[in-house]
Order: sequence, then structure tokens, then C-alpha cells
Amino acid sequence: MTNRHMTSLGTAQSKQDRVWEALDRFRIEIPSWGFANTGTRFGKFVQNAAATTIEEKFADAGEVNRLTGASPTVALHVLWDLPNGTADVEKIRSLEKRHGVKAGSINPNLFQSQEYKFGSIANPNAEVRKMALGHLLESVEIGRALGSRDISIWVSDGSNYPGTSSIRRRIGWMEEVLGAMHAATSDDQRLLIEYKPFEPAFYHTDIADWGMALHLAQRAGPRAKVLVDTGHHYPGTNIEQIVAWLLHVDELGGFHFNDRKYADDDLTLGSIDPYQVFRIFHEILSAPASTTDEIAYMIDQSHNLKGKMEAMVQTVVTAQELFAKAVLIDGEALSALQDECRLVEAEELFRDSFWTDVRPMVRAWKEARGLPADPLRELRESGYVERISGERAKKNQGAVSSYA
Ligand code: RM4
Ligand code: MN
Ligand code: MN
Repeated sequence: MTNRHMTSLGTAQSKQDRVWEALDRFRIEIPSWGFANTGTRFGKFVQNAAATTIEEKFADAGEVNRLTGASPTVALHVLWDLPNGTADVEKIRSLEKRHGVKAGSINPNLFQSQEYKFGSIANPNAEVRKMALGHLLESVEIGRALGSRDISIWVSDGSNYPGTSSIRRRIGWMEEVLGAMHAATSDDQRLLIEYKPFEPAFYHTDIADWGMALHLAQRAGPRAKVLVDTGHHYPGTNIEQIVAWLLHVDELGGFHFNDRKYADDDLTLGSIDPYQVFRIFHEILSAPASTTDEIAYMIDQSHNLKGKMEAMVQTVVTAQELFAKAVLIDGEALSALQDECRLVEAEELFRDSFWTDVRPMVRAWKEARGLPADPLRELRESGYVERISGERAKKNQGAVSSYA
């Protein structure tokens, strides 16, 4: 990623150049589970077009990439997408070829087995921790076999009542497992550690915030970094400040992008607070390229009511637009104003980029690159959603379930 301090904002032409150059390099990974039926803890409303097999998920991901040109990789959840572990790698390889999208981050599942009732890598029982480590090591193998760089770990461990488990001893257990996992990674692999303060535990969560994730990453080794899921913060948290700190210590591995109003709502990116995404991109664009080159932009969303294909296209397009807006900030001029404490001018310069309508420039870029100028409209007109709805309806309607 180039440092935008090198360029200056001037004519309309230079704005366009900056936006085009930014869009040429901007990529965002889509999650396989974003196409699947999901619900709330009260129940699930199935969608006729939802994907229930890995073949269908790859087909949908390929279609989103065809429409946007910005999402060439798809994140995989091991248990849901590779239930037979490394034995499923061949199948994934042939799907990559068929649909023109590659396997992206590998997401181990440490939250669904009955054994994990009292925790996975922080479970007081050494046998359960061993089982969790075994799954993590298999995930490392899968990543290596698929040539995918990142393994993203989200640990749902925690406790529901004070005094029921030792918070401190559990830290040591996590350090041990993550250290062993890190030792198994190759030089070109990375281990991304995600944090989340709430859900499913109600009293304490073992990796609750970025400080805990940072410590575990640093303790695990140089190939471990922190993963910021934008929905995993308390309301009001200044996420861009966390991003700035992680960049400063060169420990920002990537993002799970989504939006939220209340909790971990997994809504489409920028649907509630697009200014926040802009502010996050600004922090990244104003940091030295050496700390931002490897950042993995990933989506972690689940669309309960909106069409999944439509929501995914909306997300990728929104990410492109907000990235383009952030690229417009003249970093040199902003720094000068900040240094002189010219507050209103600095703020206005910042806001001016946010309020710039970049859509005509983004549209022109798409046309120049042979991509659909209006991907949502193209999706509608292609008949793709009608076709998959017809093909998948019967299976999906049979999948109605309740969590009660
Ligand atoms: C968690 C977290 C993880 C995701 C699971 C399904 O809240 O965001 O990244 O894999 O949900
Ligand atoms: Mn996530
Ligand atoms: Mn989440």
C-alpha cells in the first residue's frame, strides 16, 4: 500500500487518479457463512436462496466477485465448510477453479462441540485443551495445503458467574495452546486473534478486548497478530483509536467488518455508521506502509432478513466507496493543520473528504475495468437470485428449525 502523504489533492483529475489507484489495490474477503441460513437465538427464518453446501457458497462468492471485482477470496469455517478436515482440501481446490475465487482465511471452530461447554483453549480440563489444539493444528494444515495465509481464531470461552473459574489460570492455558499452534505455522502463515467482550459468556470472556488479544499474540510469536471485528466492542468505543494503537505497535492483522447498533449485530458494513469505517480507513492510510501492507480486510456478517447476495454486494460496494473517500484526505495538509492546532480547518478538511460524493469516480473506475457500473442492478437483472432460489427452495424450506 502506498503512503498517500506522497500525493497532494488538487484538480478533479488527481482526485480521480487517487481513487482509481486505491480501488485497483483494495480487496475485501467475503465469508462463506454470510450466504448460509442464520437466525437469532430465538429462531431462524430460512431464505430460499441461502447456500447450504460448500458448492453453493463458492458459487455465490464467485458471483459477488464477478459483480464487484474486489472479493477474490472467501473465508472458510472449518467445521461448516471442511467437515472432514484436510480430506476436503481437494474439493475446495476444484471449487476454486470452477468459481474463480480462492480460499481465504481459515476459521477454526472452537465453540460448537459439547466438550467446549466450559471452554476450549481455556478449559480447566487438559484433555479438552488438547482436543482444541488438535483442531487448531489441523486448521494450520488446511491453511498450508490451500496456500491461504491467515488462520483467524475466535474463542468463545468464558464463564457465567463470578468465582466459578480462575480467570488468571485460564490466561496461562491459552498462552500454552496458542504458543504450540504458532510453533506449527510456516513462515508464510499468520495466526489472527479475535477478541469480543460479550456473548456467549455472560460474566467473563477469556479474550475480551484488544489488550488481551495483543498480549496473547505477542506471547504466541511474531506471526500472530490481532484481528479487529468492528462489532465486538461496547457501544461508544473509539475503534479507530484501537486501530491506531495496533498500527503503532505493528500488530494489526486484519478486520472482520460489519456494522451494529446494539451488540454483535453483524449488519451490513456502514449501514449504521459509515463515518466510523471512514475514520478507520483514515488511520490505516495515514500509517507507514510497512505496518499496513498485510492487513486483511474481511467481512463477517450474517443477514437474517435481507437477501444474502444483495447484502454482500452492498457491503463490498460500500467498502470500496468509504475507502475511496478516505483516500481523498490530503494527509500532508491535515498534518500541518493538526500541528498548528487549527482545529476547525483540520476538521473541515477531514469532513470534506467524507462528504465528497465518490460514486461517479467509482463508477467510472468500474467501467474502465470492465466491471458492472451498478453491481446491485446487474445482480437483479442477471436473474441469479431467482435461479438459485428455485434450485435451493425445497432444501431450505425443509431446514426450518427452532432453538427453543
Ligand atoms: C463470532 C466471531 C467469529 C465468527 C463467529 C461465527 O461472533 O465474530 O469471527 O467466526 O462469530
Ligand atoms: Mn468475527
Ligand atoms: Mn462476531
